[in-house]
Amino acid sequence: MNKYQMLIGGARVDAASGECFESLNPFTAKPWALIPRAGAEDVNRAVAAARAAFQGEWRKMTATARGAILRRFADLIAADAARLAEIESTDNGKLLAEMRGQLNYIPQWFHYFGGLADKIEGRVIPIDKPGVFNYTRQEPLGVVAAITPWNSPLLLAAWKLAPALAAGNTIVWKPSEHSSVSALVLAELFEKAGFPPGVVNIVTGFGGEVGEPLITHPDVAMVAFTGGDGTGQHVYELAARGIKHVTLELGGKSANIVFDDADMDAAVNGVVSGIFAATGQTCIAGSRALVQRSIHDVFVERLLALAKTAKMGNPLEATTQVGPVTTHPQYQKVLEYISIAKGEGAACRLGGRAATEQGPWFVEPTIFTGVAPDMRIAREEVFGPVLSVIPFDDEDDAVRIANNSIYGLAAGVWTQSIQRAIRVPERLEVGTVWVNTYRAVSYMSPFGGYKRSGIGRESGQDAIGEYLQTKSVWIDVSGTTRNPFVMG
Ligand code: TXE
Repeated sequence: MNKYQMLIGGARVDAASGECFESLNPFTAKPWALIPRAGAEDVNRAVAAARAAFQGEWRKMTATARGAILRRFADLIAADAARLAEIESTDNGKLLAEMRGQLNYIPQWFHYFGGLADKIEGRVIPIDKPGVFNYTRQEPLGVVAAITPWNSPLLLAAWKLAPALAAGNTIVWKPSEHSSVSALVLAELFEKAGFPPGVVNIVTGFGGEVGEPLITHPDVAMVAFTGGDGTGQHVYELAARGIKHVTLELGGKSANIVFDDADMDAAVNGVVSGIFAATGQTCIAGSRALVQRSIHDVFVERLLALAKTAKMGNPLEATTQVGPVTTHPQYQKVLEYISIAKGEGAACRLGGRAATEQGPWFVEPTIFTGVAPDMRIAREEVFGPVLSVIPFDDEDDAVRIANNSIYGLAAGVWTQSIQRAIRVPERLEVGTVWVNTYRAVSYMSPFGGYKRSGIGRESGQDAIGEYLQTKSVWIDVSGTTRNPFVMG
């Protein structure tokens, strides 16, 4: 079993306590790596290193030089993509094929934001006062705490690190305790790319022991968080005490809406990919399929036929389509929701049980029909391979059911009508709408939630603004002295 080390101030270190915890391989449920179990003392060291780096070399560097380091880092990830993908897949159980795709794509975030680094510009304001020159500067915030989940460890970290660093901040990154290995392996590449020591620090451990002291540390200016909405609320409350900037990405209960004028093959495919890809463990999972009543029965038959073919197995094997659930608590949560749905009277048409013959934490791809919008299975995030099919009558009904959620991360719309393809996205209370496709993201397009799904945007040009603050500078060029008792 490999023992990994954290990254603080450019040095590879153990936790101050010397303690470690085991990271489990979700396919076998067996430990495969040892991770430092950090605490408040390690957090203090990491924040001090990040603060010193922010006030030192990193701050003095030109934005162009900063961008060049980000792009070098992108190239180093690309060169190491195969190894990192295998590590991610072993540590979090997602398909190697998906992880390879992600790892080949992650460099784009560092190229794109590396390119943006020296395009952060202020404005000259044609101010309404004679003899005054007024302009703005866009400045970094300082030390950013990046707290990330286990479902796509490096991708979701890249969404935070790339814009935060491009904007000139420094980082203390706490990966999930369930999937820290890839972060600690990536640590090697920061120095190689030329980041000065302390610009990126990685501390590993548990939410209460590492996350909380990090969020409440007085020298942390911002918290960029992805995780569950309950944890997100707690993080927001802690950050509020220190009046810190936050971004929160908190998952959802996304509706995948199939109208009767949809291309049926494409829609069936899109609904299956929306819920069963990544074993349903994605924030954007299309966990509610809203299907127009006129095609409901035919659609469900075709959906069942395709979903049945999903091949469970070892995530490292090329033929596997559905891997294990990543953590034991998550496995229990998914099974509990299946039993809640059965208790609520939903009809289980596919799956509905643990697939223990595949491995300790497998759950069969599961489809419920006859789901009413007020059932818990239709309202709460399961974060697993469990789909609720809900019928609707017409467009108004579909929009009403889709919006009847505390969440608002994403939605899918399946239609061949150009009018509807424009009309419906406008009415949906979500941060992303896909029409005739699902589960597409890019470094170029802003991503984030409405309502309880979050605050702020990741990716695209919007993201860099989250990591900047505006300073307004006033210069009197009149050469006169003004009345000291009247506002100028
Ligand atoms: O996430 P947590 P968990 C949802 C999904 C899942 C549920 C629970 O529904 O079933 O969350 O998953 C850190 N202070 N999503 O428990 O707790 C934690 O160490 C500071 C949706 O794994 O949100 C980890 O690094 N930090 C989601 C990170 O928060 C704390 C992705 C996320 O963990 C903390 C994952 C605390 N008190 C789960 N407690 C998405 N949006 O995609 C925990 N953490």
